[in-house]
Amino acid sequence: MAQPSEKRILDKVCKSVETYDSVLMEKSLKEAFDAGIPPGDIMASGLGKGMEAVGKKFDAGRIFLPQVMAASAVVNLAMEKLSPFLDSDDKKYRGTVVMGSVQGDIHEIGKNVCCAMLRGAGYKVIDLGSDVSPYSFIEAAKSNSADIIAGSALMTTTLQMQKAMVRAADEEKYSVLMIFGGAPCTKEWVKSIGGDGYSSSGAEIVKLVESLLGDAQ
Ligand code: B12
Repeated sequence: MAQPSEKRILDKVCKSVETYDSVLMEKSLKEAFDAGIPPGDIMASGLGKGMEAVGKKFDAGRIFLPQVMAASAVVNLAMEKLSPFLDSDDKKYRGTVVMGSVQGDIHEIGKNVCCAMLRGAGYKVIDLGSDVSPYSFIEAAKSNSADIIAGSALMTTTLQMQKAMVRAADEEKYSVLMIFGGAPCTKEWVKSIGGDGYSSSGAEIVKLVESLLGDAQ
């Protein structure tokens, strides 16, 4: 019997998020593991894609907050299962990125996708979680000798925190590359606040980091 294609399996993972179906998620995740699909692809082309679809439906008023929370719960559950496969301690890393959602912002699904993509590409990622203050980012970067700080903001209100992060590093006279993203964030915004890079998706964040660290492959 022919194996189902990777795309078909990833579509099922995506559908499990869109339909808040944790049973389908478990089943399709197992299929994805069995088919040897990389965890980063499961995150970006399965779970992340599903959550993007949920976001669009929510924005269009076709679903409401309880459904969004149900979809987030499915993603979080899947992340717990995926995380052991995303990082390994004995690896030689290509660089270190300190990542988090900015202060006041509890959205973390997009940030988690970015973490997964970078880990999959061989970077060490220190994930500080959500609602992270500018100084916590800087302290973590210092103590981990990070190459890059990455801040995710999903709300127009918390976008200002990205600016505060650049300012905090300047005040501390701490030189580190800073990249930003999240739905309301743009290339122009990042340029205007003195950030070093922007990408609109988890798929592009790897290229961005590679180009900043000068190790494109
Ligand atoms: C899921 C969701 C939630 C979930 C979050 C669950 C979780 N654990 O993350 C819950 C239900 C908890 C939630 C809560 C709230 N939410 Co909400 N939420 C969303 C929703 C529907 C989807 C976001 C999402 O996960 N997208 C899918 C991911 C995969 O995409 P992404 O986040 O954009 O990430 C990609 C890129 O942006 C990029 N990226 C992301 N981060 C970074 C970082 C870097 C460095 C780089 C380079 C790239 C990058 O790569 C990612 C992967 O491709 C959006 C609507 C939308 N369309 O965005 C509203 C939305 C963001 N929420 C909104 C609001 C208002 C809230 C609440 C205040 C609601 C309330 N009244 O209580 C609270 C927030 C409280 C707080 N203090 O943060 C508003 C924000 C409006 C604004 N001011 O701009 C939105 C836009 C909905 C709306 N249209 O009103 N929310």
